[in-house]
Amino acid sequence: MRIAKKLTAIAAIALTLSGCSLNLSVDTLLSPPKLSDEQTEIYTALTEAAGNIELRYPRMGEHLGAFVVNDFDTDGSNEAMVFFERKSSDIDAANQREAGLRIGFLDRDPNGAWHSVYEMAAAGVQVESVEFSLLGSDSPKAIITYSALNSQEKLLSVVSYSDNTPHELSQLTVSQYKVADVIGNSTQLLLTFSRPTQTMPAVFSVYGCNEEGGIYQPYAPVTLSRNIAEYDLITTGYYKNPNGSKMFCAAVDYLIAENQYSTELLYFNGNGFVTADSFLFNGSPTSYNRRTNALTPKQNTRDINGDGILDVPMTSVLPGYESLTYPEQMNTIWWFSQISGEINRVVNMYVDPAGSYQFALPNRWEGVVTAEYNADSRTTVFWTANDKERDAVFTIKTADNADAYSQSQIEKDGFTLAGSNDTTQVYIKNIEYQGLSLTQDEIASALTVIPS
Ligand SMILES: [Ca+2]
Ligand SMILES: [Ca+2]
Repeated sequence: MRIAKKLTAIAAIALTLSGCSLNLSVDTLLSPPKLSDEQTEIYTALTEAAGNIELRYPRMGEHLGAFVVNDFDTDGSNEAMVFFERKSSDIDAANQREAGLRIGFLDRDPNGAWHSVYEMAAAGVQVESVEFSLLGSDSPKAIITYSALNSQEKLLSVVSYSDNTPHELSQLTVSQYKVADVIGNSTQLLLTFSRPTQTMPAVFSVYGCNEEGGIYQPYAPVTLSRNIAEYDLITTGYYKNPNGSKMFCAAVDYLIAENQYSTELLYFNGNGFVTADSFLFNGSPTSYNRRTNALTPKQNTRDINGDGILDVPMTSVLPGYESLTYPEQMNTIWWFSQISGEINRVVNMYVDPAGSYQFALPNRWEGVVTAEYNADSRTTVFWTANDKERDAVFTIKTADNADAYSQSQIEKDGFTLAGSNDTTQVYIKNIEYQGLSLTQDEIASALTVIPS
C-alpha cells in the first residue's frame, strides 16, 4: 500500500514537471525526474495539505531545485521551503486554497515524517533566486528575489522563520544585490543597487538585521553619478587605503552602450561608502571605459595579479589600429590596481580572442610592438610597430588537443609547446630582436593558459 502510494506520488511529480500531461514523450516516461526519497516525501506532504499544485523553481542562485531544504530555524534539523501554484480546479479561497505564487513551509514531526506547517503568499509572481544569510543577526534569513516582466528591477523579500512561522522582514526593489562581509568581522550585510526608473540615477544601499529582526541601514545610501544602461557584474573585494590596510570595496561593472562597458567603485572608509568622485586618487583615471569586439573578449573587475586588491580593466588600442572602426581594432587590456593615493597600472594583458590564454606584454613593448590575429590559423603575431617591414617578435598559436596533424606542423614551424588545457594546446615562437625579445623567465610568467 505504502509503495503504491509512493509510486503515485512519483507519477504525479513526473506529470507536474513535464508541464503537460498529454505531451509525455517516450524519453520522459523512460527517465522520470530524479527525485530523492526525501523530495518525494516533501512533495507528498505538501500536496496532502495544499491540494493539486504545480511546483515553481528558482531559476538562479544556489538553490535551483523546487525543494529548498535548509535548517532555517537552527534547531539542528532541516525544514523545506517549496514554491508552487495551485491548479485552477483547486483554488478555493473559502478554504484558504488561494491562487498565485505560494510558499509552503514543511518540517518533520518527531517520527521524522514530513508535514506541512505553514503556507503564505509569495511577495512576487515569478521566483528567481533563494539565498540564506544571517544578515548580521544570529538566525538565518532567506533572501528571495522575484523577477518582474519588462523590468530590470526585481522584488527582494527578506524572510525569517521561527516557531513554525515565517515572517517577512522587508520588501525591497533592487536591480542587483550581493551579500558581503563589509567590516571583515564575518557580519554579512546586504548590498543593493536600485533605480526606480530608467531616467533616475542608481542608488547603492546597505542593509543589516538587528537582534529584534528589524532590517536597518547601517550606512547612508550613495547615489551613483554614472549612467548605467545595464548592470553586468557586481564584484566585492578590497582596495588599499593610504595607510596600507585593506578595506572593503564593491565594483559595479556595467554597460554604457552595446559592446561598451565601464566600472563604478564603492569604497568603504569605515563610516560608510564613497565613490571615486569624492575619494581622491592621484593619477586615477576618470573612467574605466572599455570596448569589446570579436578580437577583444569582455573582462570583468577582479584581482588580476593575486595581491588581494581588486583591479579594474580598461581597453587600450594597439599601435596601428587607432584609425580603424571599433569592431576592427585590436586591444590590450590595462588593469588598474585600486590603491588609494596612487592608482597603478598593474599589467597590460592580451587575451586570446578564442579565450585559450592571456599574455602579459612587457613594459618595453609599449608603443613599439603591436599585434595581428589570424582566426583561421589561430595565430597572434606580435611585431614591431614602427618599422616599414614587419618584424615578428613573438608568436602564439593554438591547436586542438585532438589535432595531431596541426600539432606536428606547428612544431615543424619552430614553435614550442607552452601549455595546454582540456581542449587546446598553446604554442609559442620567440624571435631574437634588438632588446624586444623575451627571456624564458618572462615567457613563463607572462603566458597563462585559461582553463577550458
Ligand atoms: Ca530546523
Ligand atoms: Ca590585484
